[in-house]
Amino acid sequence: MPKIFTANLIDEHNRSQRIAVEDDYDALSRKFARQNIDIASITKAAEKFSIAVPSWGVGTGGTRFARFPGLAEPRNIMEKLEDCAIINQLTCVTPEVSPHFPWDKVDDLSEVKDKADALGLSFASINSNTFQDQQGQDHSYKYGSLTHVDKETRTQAIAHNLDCIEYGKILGAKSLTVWIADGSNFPGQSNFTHALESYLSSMREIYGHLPDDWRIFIEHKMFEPAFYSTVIQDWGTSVLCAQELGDKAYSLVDLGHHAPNVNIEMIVARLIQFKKLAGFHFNDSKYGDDDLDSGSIHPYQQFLVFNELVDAEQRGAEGFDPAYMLDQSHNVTDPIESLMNSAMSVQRSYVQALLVNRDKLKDYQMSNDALLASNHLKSAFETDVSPILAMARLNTGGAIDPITCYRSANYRQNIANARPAIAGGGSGIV
Ligand code: LRH
Ligand code: MN
Repeated sequence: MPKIFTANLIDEHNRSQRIAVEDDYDALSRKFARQNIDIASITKAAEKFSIAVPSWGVGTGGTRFARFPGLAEPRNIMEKLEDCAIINQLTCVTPEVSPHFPWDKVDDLSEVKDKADALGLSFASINSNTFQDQQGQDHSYKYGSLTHVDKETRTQAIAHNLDCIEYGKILGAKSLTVWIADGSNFPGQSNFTHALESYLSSMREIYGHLPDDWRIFIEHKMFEPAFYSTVIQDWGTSVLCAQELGDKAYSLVDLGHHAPNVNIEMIVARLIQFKKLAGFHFNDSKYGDDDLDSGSIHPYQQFLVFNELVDAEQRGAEGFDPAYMLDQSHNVTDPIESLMNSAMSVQRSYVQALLVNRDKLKDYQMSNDALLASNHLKSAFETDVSPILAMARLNTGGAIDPITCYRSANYRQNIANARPAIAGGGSGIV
């Protein structure tokens, strides 16, 4: 496929925007100097920030009602990686891709590794899938997988997760993310205790096959597709299971997997305190697991999550090594644009959280000065750090304004011939 986003194209774009960014950056550095904030170290931190892109996110998403595929949809993992590479080239914050199996399964995964290497990408957590039945599968997951009442079905689900570990070894990944849809739709349909006991015995088998330097991430979710009970329904169940399983097991927080108004930033603080924070599937939502663009509905909540993460980072919290990933479904936007926008939104929340003066905040907390404590956080959140994010991209070879640069290249039109649509084809998630 022709290289569309050449250095020339990005340089030309940056030339048109550079003076404005430098002016804004200088103005912000003068403002920060008055507040004893070192803009250079904050910009360096912004340059080091990274978040993984979900391979299933570069294809147009849909709902049970419909999916409206866009032009030049990626048809396989190789084309998904090409799109992920553009997101990283323009934003410089997404060098990793989190794959999903069997959606990304091909015969020779070493070719996928080679393709990623050639595109400057590496692989984040491997996602297993025992929430859909595959062609010719012996045992259906209709009534569950790792917690199914039938041992054969549990064994099949365990085997798939062991396969995912093998795929991850080839791709150079270091963790397995296990989200299961297991649950019930009617009171009485399942025995809560038996189901969780089955879960733990299945996960112990998977845990036993983890390489020494790997971790396993437990992803909880309140509901859907089960609508009465979900076996791993909340962070409490998740962290108890992670403690039961051992030091390699951690709890992953998907922001959309909670009831409305749940205090997610406090859940994050708890998981950090108990050294069990795996990381995140960042997205946003208004009602259910809407998988909307990160920061598009509750940007202050996203900032407050990073306020806890930066506090942990700066106090050197033990066992603190969170994996940041996006997990979104793009039903009405170009997935590349939404993923760039979302990666930059999460980076923005991180940089804003770096502006919090933690000694000052502690003083307000220790003197019960609720108003100034709240105002101090709000002032960090209300600081427009766009010049820092743009300068970080400029310093690392990215585009000052990735969306504008992307649109200037007419990427989809240019590759449409190379990617003829396949009937009903898609990213695997519908
Ligand atoms: C479940 C989930 C999980 C993925 C899937 C694509 O809702 O968040 O992380 O496996 O979405
Ligand atoms: Mn998720």
